Amino acid sequence: MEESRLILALDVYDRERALEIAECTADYLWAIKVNWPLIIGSGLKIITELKQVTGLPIIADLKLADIPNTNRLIASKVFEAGADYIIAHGFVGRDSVEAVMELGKTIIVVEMSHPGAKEFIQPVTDKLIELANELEPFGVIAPATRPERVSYIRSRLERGIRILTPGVGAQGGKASDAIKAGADYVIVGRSIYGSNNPREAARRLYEEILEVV
Ligand code: FNU
Repeated sequence: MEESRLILALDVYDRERALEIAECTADYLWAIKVNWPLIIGSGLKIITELKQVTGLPIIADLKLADIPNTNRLIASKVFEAGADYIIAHGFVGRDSVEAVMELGKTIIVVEMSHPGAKEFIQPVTDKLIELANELEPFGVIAPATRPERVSYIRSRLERGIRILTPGVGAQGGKASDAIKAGADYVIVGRSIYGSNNPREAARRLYEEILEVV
C-alpha cells in the first residue's frame, strides 16, 4: 500500500467512539489529528491511547497562541503525552512559536480554511510564510477551501516545509484539488467520522488522493 497523505481530524468527544473510528480507518491514514473537543471530552491520555491502538503519528491541533512561557508549559505536557506534532499560531510572533519548536515538531498556521480567515489572517499570510521560511517548522496549515491560495503558499514556501490542508468535504474543499494545488497532506474530519461507514469514507479519500499524486 502506498503511503497515505490523509490525516483524520478526530473531533468527537467520546473516548470509545474515538478509539473505534481510529482503529477502523487507520489503514488509510498517515496520521491522526486531535483537537480540543476530544481532549476536553476524553482527557490528554487519549493521545497515548490512540498511539498505542493505531501506531500512527499524532498531531495535537491546539493552535497555541499564547506568550512563550504559557505555550511552553502547554506544549511540554502535550509532547510528553505522546503527541508527535503540535499546531501553533504564527501571528502571536516568533518567540511564541520558537517556544513550541524548542520542544518538538511544529506546524504553523499561515492561513485558515473558514470564510472569516479573510478578515485578519489572509492579510498577513505573506508575513507568516516568511516566519515559516525562517524557522523551518515541519509544516504549515493552508486552506483546502481555496486551492489557489494553496498554490500561492506553495510558491513562496521553502520546499522542505510541508503543507497540510483542512477544509475538505464539510467545509466545501476537495482532497484531490488541494493535492494538485501543492498540498502534501489533507486533513478530513466530519466527512469521515460523521459517515455511516468511516472506513469506507477514509478509503475513498485515500484513493482519490493517490490518483493525483
Ligand atoms: P472538518 N482546522 C480547520 N481549518 O478546519 N486546524 C483551519 O484553518 C485549521 C484547522 C481543523 O471540517 C478544524 O479545527 F487551522 O470536519 C477541524 O479539526 O473536516 C479540522 O481541521 C477540519 O474538520
